[in-house]
Amino acid sequence: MIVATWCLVSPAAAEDGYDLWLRYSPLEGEARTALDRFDPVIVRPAGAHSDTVDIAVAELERGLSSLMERPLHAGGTGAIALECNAAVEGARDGYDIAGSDTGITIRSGSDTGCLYAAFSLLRYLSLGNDPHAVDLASSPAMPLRMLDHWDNPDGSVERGYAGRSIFDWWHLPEVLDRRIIDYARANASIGINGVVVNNVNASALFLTPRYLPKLKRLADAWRPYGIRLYISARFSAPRDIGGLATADPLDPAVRAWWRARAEAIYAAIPDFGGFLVKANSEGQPGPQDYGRTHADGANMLAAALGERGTVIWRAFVYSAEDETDRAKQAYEEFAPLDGQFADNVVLQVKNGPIDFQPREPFHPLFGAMPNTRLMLEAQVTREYLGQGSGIAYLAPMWTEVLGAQTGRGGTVAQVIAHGGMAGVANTGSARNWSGTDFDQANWYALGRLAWDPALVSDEIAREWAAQTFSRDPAFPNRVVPMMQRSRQAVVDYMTPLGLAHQMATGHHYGPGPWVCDLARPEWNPCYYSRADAEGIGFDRTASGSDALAQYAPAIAEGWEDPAAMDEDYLLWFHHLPWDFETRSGRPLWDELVHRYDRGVAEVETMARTWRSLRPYVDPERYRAVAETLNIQQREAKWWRDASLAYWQSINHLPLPAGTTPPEHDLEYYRALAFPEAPGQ
Ligand code: BDP
Repeated sequence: MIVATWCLVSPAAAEDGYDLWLRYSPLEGEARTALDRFDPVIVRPAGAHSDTVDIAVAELERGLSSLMERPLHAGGTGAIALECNAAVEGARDGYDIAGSDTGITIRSGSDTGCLYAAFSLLRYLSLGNDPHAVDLASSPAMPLRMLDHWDNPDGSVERGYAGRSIFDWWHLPEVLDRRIIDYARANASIGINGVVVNNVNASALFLTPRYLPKLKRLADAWRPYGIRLYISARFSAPRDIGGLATADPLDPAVRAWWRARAEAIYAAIPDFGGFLVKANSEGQPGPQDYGRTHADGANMLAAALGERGTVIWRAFVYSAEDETDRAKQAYEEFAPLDGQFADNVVLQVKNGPIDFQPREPFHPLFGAMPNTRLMLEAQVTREYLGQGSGIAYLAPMWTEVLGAQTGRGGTVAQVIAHGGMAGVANTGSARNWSGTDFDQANWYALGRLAWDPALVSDEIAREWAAQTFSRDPAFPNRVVPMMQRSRQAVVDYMTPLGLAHQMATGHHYGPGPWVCDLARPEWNPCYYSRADAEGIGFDRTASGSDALAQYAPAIAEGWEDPAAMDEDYLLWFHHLPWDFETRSGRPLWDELVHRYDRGVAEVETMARTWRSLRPYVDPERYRAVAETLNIQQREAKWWRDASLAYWQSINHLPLPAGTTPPEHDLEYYRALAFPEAPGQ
């Protein structure tokens, strides 16, 4: 018996990460005493019954009893009363939670808001706070808070590094894995309210009658959790599966086909969220195939959905024929269409103008479409930041973008207030959902920031770490700074000083700065680095591609002068001689080497920090994280060595004194191949 109790409370108990941040490990010390004395009992809203309220109550019971290691009892004195049709400030799904000497009142304008509040209260208590003193008021900052799955019907996941898809399409609708419910719980706990279940490189299968019962089963399971189901729609579906000769958005038969599909979907799923569309990008079909614009295509689908749903149209486009700087293409195609999209169309814009790189300046479209609803797309799965090994906590990257001043219409967060934020999901069949334990933090942070983009990344990390691992202050105190620096470490060892897209071809795993022979210029890392004997970097000023002019003048000005600007974007905007003097006083080449070394050193520090945290972490997860940090140490060194070997082959400069030379010669790195890398 003693052993069993010890197992429950000890940090050494077996853990596999499945419970995510919803572990509710037993409180100790004063916090435990306070909750025990409070003696919670849940008071359901009068008369009302809904599945959502039932779930909110069940979650409170589950969480509280776990925190106290005992079931709640009917005679409890600390009433937690729910009122789910109250008038609260802000959005309907917002809530307030007020504690007093006698209990806690949860008020929201909706049942879903009560569920969000239940999770919010549990988070508050999990962090060891006093139940009587609770005073939380919160409201979602944007209507669409979403995860986009790049999952395919065969169970593979594009850019997925956490196993197979969580969706078992083959056995749906009869089989609904428990994971589907636990996924919804996790999402509801962070305010996610929409899920796109399939890849943007979409299969038309999802629009066939055969798939409708499968989609319905998921939508029914998620509805009580406040989650609406969306699908990625293949634009050519009327041809692919509809028997029509065209998918021209202005063709009456095509319009009728989409209307009929929408009717069938809504008959089965009355709250179907809508369509996500990748059109005329990377070979996907789209309206331009018929000489029509993105607005023609999006508005046609919007008309089919009507007020019932939303078309989320992606702005991620670039085409082989276009000779302009790839960073300029989305703006050039979309900015002229501002004001032409239907009200139920949202344009989904990646954080930066190229493609989910470790660091990019914010996308200029955020400052260019005042009459269009915009949404931010972030990549939670780490396609370009380590592919599912090591630690890269991405909230600092996202807050960097959300907080960026566009110069027109406020910050990016303000610009997307009527749209939303979506993350490309990092979940899979891995027992811990996301492959590494720390990747859970990125899922968590995406939801928290979509709910409230004003949250700061280290606070999010702190609450995540305390709930997921240990609330002993020594743990978050050390792990949070490590998480906070982890993304910069990746920037430093992969693409320092504003470099981008130096990843190998296809899988984007590992370095490939030498690649220069692919059919399309913008597939080649050399296209982005522009490195030659004289210098390195992409001139995006007026003397080069002038991508800078796509930003508001006040913003562009800040990036114009390489001697005065934020050097994190230096080579993004400028082509500079190798001996250009950087702010540190070091010549550019030396500064570059310095930053690669800094990245490698930071990963070593991370591994050391983690070793020091062993006493606070269960052995399973301790070991798993230590192992993945071993991989990251190897990869950081590889990135640094391969990149330096390549730059040296171009600039013929010696390494600064005292620098460790690359372990192997360039040919060694060029010859490495990974045809079996996951996620392709
Ligand atoms: C790229 C990915 C590719 C995606 C594409 C997209 O490599 O797999 O299909 O983004 O966002 O970065 O559509």
